[in-house]
Amino acid sequence: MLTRRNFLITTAAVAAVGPLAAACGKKAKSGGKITLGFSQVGSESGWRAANTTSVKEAAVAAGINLKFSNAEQKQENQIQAIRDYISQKVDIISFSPVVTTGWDTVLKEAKAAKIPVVLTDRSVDVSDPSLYVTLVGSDFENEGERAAHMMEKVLQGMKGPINIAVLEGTTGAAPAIDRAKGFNKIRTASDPSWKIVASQTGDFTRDGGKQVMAAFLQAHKDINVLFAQNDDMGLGAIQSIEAAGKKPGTDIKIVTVDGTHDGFVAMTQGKINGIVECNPLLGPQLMDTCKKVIAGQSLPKWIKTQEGDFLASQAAAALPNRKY
Ligand code: GYE
Repeated sequence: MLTRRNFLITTAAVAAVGPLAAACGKKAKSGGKITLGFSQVGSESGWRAANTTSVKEAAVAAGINLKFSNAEQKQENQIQAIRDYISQKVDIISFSPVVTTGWDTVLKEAKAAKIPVVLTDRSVDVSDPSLYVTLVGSDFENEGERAAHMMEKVLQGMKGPINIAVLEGTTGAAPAIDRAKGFNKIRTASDPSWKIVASQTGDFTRDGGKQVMAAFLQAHKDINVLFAQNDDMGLGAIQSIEAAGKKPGTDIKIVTVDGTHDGFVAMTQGKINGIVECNPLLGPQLMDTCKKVIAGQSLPKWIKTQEGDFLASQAAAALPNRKY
């Protein structure tokens, strides 16, 4: 299986251009204005809300005619949306795939119709990499590694066993797979006393995090660390931790991923100990990429997002400057 990292190593260096991209040095069909068909994952989190706004605003700013659909976290809705865009003969298609697998057929249909596809946010696992031109998004495995390193800092000086609960994102989604991979790589290497005592999906939603954490706390009285693969699940879990009479951030140390406004507020209150940033403001880069594809320019196979890490001690100073 080709991971994102392998793609980067094997393809970015040669600035590969998919045959589709090469064939795409063409004028947009609708009088010079590019029509982009975009299929969003859903509206599961604060990250997603910020990403949707970013895409819509950037399309207006870039003078791109955007057709937008929300798949409500269902792959069949995304496949249908892509088929609709093909039959509408849009100039270019972009989507943030809910899960990694199951895209070969519909992407072959897009290729047969000579409509280039740009992935954004999440990657796919396809047999033929030429089925999409490029991916604009984050390095999720690196985010998982950074989360584990952040935990090392947060847990410094802590005595006794480290019993970790993990709230996983949507099963089969690239960020859930790769954040777990990165986190476990560092966890296993860093300290053998770190143990994952419970791990389950909360589907990247606040309610999912709340429900799953409540069940975890019932079954495992000894949980003292939580890794939530996004802020929203962490925020939901905080409600269940408080309902169980424990202090989030103190009795249970918490590290999350995203860096949304609500996540930062919880950090200023000491309820989250550290956040690994995952930037959702991908709209401008995506529009720029679509224009380049239509113009037939060469692009790397993965256009990576820049992001940082924040500990609770930095939260109050950073909060006013947060853009999502
Ligand atoms: O971390 C989560 C959202 O794919 C990076 O999806 C995205 C993830 C993000 O629901 O909050």
